Amino acid sequence: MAVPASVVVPIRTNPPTQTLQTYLLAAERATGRDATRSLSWIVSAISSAAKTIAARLRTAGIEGNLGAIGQVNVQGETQQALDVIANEVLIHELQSREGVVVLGSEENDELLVVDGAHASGGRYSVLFDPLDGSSNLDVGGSVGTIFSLYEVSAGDELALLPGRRQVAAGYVLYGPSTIFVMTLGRGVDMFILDPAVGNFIKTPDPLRIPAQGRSYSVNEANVDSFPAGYQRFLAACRRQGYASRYAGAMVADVHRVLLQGGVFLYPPTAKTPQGKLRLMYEANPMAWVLEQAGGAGSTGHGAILDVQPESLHQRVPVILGSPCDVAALLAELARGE
Ligand code: FDP
Repeated sequence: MAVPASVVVPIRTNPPTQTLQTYLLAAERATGRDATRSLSWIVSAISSAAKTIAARLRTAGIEGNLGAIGQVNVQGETQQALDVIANEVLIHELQSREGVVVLGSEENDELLVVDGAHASGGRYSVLFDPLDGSSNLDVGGSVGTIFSLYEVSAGDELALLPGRRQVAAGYVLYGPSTIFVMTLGRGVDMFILDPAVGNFIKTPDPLRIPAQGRSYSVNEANVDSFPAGYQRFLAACRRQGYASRYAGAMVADVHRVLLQGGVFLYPPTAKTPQGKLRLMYEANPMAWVLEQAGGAGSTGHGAILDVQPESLHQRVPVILGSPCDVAALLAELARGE
C-alpha cells in the first residue's frame, strides 16, 4: 500500500560527507578513463597504507621504533626504523593491486618490477617517498608520505616519464590529524582521517592556493651559498615583512604554502648543487598538486613538470608556491644568479 504523502516526514540530515573511497569511484565514473578501476584501487591502497603508517607513528615511541637503524640508503642518508617500516607497508599494500607493474621508492636503489603483475586495463608505476621529513621523527614533528602515479606502456615499464605525464599524485601529512591531499588532474582535494571510523573524509571545497602569501619556507642556514637571485628575493621578502616558516619536512612546509600562500624553496647550495629534493617522488608530485591548485612549480630554469628525468633518484632545485611569489623569485633569478 502506498504511503500517503502527508505522512512522509522529511529527515533532517547534516550536509553529506564524502569518503575518499566514494570520491574515487565518482571521479572514475566522471572521467571514464579506467574501466578496470585499477587507478582508484591503487590510490585506495595508498590511503590504506597511510592509515597503517599513521598508527605506527603514533605508537613508535612505545614500540621502540624511533631512531636510526644504522643503514644508509641510496641517497647516502641514514635510514630511520620508521623509514623502513613505512616503505614495507607501502610495498606490501601496492604490490598485489591490479594494475601496479612498477614501484619506485626513495628507500630502494632501483625500480621494483612487480612479480606476476596482472592488468586487464591500465598499467601503472607508483613512485613514492614513504616517510618524508624523517629528521622530525625523533622529536614528534610532522612528517609525510608523497606519491606519484604514471600510466606506463607495455614493454616500456621502466621508462621514467616527465611529471606532466602523472595521472595521480598527492601526499599524506601526519600531524595533529592525518591529512590526504591529491589530484587526478581535475583540481586538488583534501581529506581528513576520522580515526574513530577509519575513513578519510573529504573537506567541502577543492583547494586553491592564494595568489600571494606572506611567508617563505626555506632552510635559511644555507642562505650564504644560495645563488644571488635567491638571496635578493629573500631580502626583498624580509623588507616587505614576510614571515619565515620552516618545519624541515617538505610535506608540512608545502601544505602550509598550499593553504595560506607564499613560497617553499630548496635551492642549489654549495653542498647540494642540484638542490636536495628528488624529482620523481618529491618535486613532481608536489609541483602537480600546486599547479592543479592554481600555484606554480619551477626549478628556477623551467617548470618542474617539464624536466626530462634521467634517473629515479635525481635531484632538482625546487620552487613551489603562489603564482605571484614564484614570479617575483623567477624575475630575480632572471636578473642573474
Ligand atoms: P628529510 O631529509 O628529513 O627527509 O627530502 C628530504 C627532506 O627531509 C625534506 O622533507 C625537507 O624539506 C628537507 O629534506 C630538509 O632538508 P634540510 O635539513 O637540509 O633543511
